[in-house]
Amino acid sequence: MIVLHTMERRYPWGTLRSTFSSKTKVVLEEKGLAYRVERVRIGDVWKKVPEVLAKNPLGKVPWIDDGDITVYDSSVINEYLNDRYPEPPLLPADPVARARARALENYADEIILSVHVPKIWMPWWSPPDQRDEQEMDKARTELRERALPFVEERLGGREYLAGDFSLADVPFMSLAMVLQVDGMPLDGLPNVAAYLERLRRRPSYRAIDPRTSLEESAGREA
Ligand SMILES: N[C@@H](CCC(=O)N[C@@H](CS)C(=O)NCC(=O)O)C(=O)O
Repeated sequence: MIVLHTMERRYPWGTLRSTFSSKTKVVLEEKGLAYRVERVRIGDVWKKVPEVLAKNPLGKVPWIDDGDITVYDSSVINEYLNDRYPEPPLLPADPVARARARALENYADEIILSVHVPKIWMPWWSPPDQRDEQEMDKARTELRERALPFVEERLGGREYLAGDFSLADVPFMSLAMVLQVDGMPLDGLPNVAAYLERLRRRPSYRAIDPRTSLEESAGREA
């Protein structure tokens, strides 16, 4: 059984999960694979303890163990899962369409999940009185005005970013999770707002839904 190493924690305002690990959880769910979650201590990740570095030299989550193979980095893991467990395919067949899907996935990772989302998501892992609301508001404005207009335009009349649901949409499942907790308004971004709602209705979202407890999202039987 595949083991997903991740950070997840229960708070009064929901179960919070690592955004990058949630990408991998969604792919495991979409593929119908058997897996279990192993929660890594948050302090061990921040301190980069040797046990974490031995599994992922970046000192981050996620990584997976698939039998005796360890794979780290959410995008690399998701490509590995899609190659090794091809059904259902999560990339288009045509090479050009595949490249476009990967480019959109990369945009979401590099700009949305790496730059803007942490400034909104990390404070939710602290008590309310320790959050800098002004900084959070600044990050919300930047996400709305700088990063999401490109996604709004790309979506146009489409249901998903690259044909059927694909790896390009997977990081946006994590964004859907973050904004469910944060409740940031998406004024002027109707395509993005409808798209995130569509993503939340996918059965795989349940495994990262902030309303789903740790116990109910600890893995799945094949
Ligand atoms: N490119 C990596 C990024 C992973 C990442 O930044 N994970 C966060 C949690 S969502 C983490 O472990 N942060 C701890 C740190 O940066 O020290 C991936 O896609 O897996």
